Amino acid sequence: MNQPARKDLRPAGVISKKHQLPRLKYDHAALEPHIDSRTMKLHHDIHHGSYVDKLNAALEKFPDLRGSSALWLLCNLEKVPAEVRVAVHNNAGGHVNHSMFWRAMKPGAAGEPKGPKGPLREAIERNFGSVAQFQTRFEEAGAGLFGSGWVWLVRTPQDGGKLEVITTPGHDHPMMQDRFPLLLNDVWEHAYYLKYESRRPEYLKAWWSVVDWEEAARRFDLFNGSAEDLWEAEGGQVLATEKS
Ligand code: MN3
Repeated sequence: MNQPARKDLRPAGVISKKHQLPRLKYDHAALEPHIDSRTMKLHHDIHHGSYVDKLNAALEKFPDLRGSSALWLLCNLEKVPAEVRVAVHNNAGGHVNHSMFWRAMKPGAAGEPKGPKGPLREAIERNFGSVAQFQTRFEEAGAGLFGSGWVWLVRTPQDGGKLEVITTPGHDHPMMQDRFPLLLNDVWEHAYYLKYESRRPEYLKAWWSVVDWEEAARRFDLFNGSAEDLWEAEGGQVLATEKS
């Protein structure tokens, strides 16, 4: 049968398989004592796993959308049928954000100095005064977000990529508003409640011990100032299944 190449009919940044839960690059217990093993197991395996399952279920009846990346769906919700738009919004967002979140962290190495280096450090100092001032701003934004959501360090299209700290509600993602994420922390209660109970500020402070600044620097370099290209580059990153 001579059928046109399927991928030519699809938007760019597509995949042909079901959305999958990425594997962690480290053990559930690897971020102890800052993030406990039980929280990681529930958070990654159960919560993130259910976003992936629900996203696949929502797309079941819409084969034309099944090849699109989760980030593309999230940034093009107007192209998603109304009957599944809310489900795709919430679950594609949950999948994209958590996939990025696991990679934003790494086990702390004893004696290793923590903090950004190179051009990312210079940009943080230029935009916020110092790394410490940035961290305070990030913690305050995360602590101040009402209800469930995320706190982010982003590059904006202004001034060649000015840095900002922003928050998003639910599982909304900065690229829905043309901002490119470098670093993110999850402030949904499921991210910290088992260990920190209602002490969200304490969790936000402890979290710096497990930040992977090299990943943030990689994302800083990835930004090219063109909002149109961003989701495409990002989509490939988000969908790559982690190899452990
Ligand atoms: Mn979460």
